[in-house]
Amino acid sequence: MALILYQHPLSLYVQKAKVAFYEKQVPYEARMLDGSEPVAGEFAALWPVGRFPALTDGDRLVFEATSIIDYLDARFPDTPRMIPADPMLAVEVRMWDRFFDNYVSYPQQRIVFGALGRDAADEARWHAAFDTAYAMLDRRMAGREWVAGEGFSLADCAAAPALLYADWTYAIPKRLANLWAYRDRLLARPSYARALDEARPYRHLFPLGAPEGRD
Ligand SMILES: N[C@@H](CCC(=O)N[C@@H](CS)C(=O)NCC(=O)O)C(=O)O
Repeated sequence: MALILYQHPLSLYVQKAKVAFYEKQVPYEARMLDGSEPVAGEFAALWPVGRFPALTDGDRLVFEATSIIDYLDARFPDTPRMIPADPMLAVEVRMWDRFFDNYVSYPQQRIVFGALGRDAADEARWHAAFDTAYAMLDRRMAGREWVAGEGFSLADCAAAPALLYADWTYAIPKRLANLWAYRDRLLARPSYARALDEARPYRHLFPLGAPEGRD
């Protein structure tokens, strides 16, 4: 039975989950969430919270991008692990995964929601959060290829779309060379390049306007 991924290609968290599918070469069937029926109704019944991505595997529902990636590691143990088996390394990977979701993607989403009138616009607060995160990441990435441990992991799955959209939302300063090199490496990674290509036809829908030449 196929794994079914409820998704929209432009979604940051969908892209995060897709990176793991492509790293592992696990096939899935995509159900497009563009407001049209019957998928919209099917998804609302399945997962009333309504955030995506969400995955079904037969009768099992898996929500949250991190949990989907965790699930793929458990369900397909012979594919490259996104969360290392070593528990101490796994702590580091999960910690940096939380960093990207909470301190990069969260401010990014607040600014987009502010622009859409869904949240109070509080740009100064979120720009300050970006400044802190960017400076920390630039220091972290000095001499590193990937953000946690030696290999590509869950944390890098989170980082790729987080840094794509963060820069579109609040430009990463050019002087942060380690962070820029990391973003470039993530965007060139074949798994993320594929997710990014799948989103290109929808870029005009990005609420803040997709800048030219920053991908
Ligand atoms: N914590 C969730 C966040 C998912 C999320 O916020 N997805 C956005 C798309 S990137 C969404 O569902 N937006 C639709 C909405 O807010 O109604 C995860 O990690 O998967």
